Amino acid sequence: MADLQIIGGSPSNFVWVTRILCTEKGVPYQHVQALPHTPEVDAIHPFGKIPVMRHGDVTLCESRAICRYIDSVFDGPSLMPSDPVIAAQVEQWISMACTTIDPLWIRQYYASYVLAARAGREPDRASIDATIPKMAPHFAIMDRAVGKTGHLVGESFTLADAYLTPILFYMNSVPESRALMAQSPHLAAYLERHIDRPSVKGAKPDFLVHEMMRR
Ligand SMILES: N[C@@H](CCC(=O)N[C@@H](CS)C(=O)NCC(=O)O)C(=O)O
Repeated sequence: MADLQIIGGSPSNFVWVTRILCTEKGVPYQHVQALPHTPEVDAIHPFGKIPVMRHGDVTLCESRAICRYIDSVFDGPSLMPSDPVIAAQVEQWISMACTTIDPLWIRQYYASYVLAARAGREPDRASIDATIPKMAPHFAIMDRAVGKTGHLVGESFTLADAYLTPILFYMNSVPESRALMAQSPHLAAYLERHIDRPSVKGAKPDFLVHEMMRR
């Protein structure tokens, strides 16, 4: 059994990022399915969020810290460029994905579908209708960002793309954001290309939480 454990449910876009990195580097790991705020997660993350990681005596939380550790400790290709300027540009996009895009697109918008499905009701239309006009300019910005090379930074797949691709996968799964994707040709092409990358595809959740709960 691999002694690196990535702990957290596969639907989490942040768990997905850490698994993409392991595969890209060729690092074997055991994936432990766990929900936020469960004992194995709470034992490592003070706020009970996923992913968390165990490697021997080392425990870590927060996807970026986990990726940094895995990238430093294990051999294999890195998703962080060695050039300091380019690496900083990758960090810029990771930061924007975590602090601007994920909170609005996933935590606010996509979560309304998940919460509604969990409660067995229709999504809160007023909340969705209020969120979409805030997301539309983000989509235009992200469409331009990937338009030049098909990547967020430079000409190759970096950790910034590993953060964005899972978020876009969810955006393509619900109607209003799917419409925004359809109006964002570069972003749509970006998703279509990167979702089939073996490291991305290999950790893709095999069900959509908002659909499964409705069954
Ligand atoms: N900044 C964290 C975010 C992790 C996060 O928000 N994970 C979600 C699942 S995708 C979670 O655990 N949510 C439960 C909560 O916020 O209480 C990271 O990069 O790992």
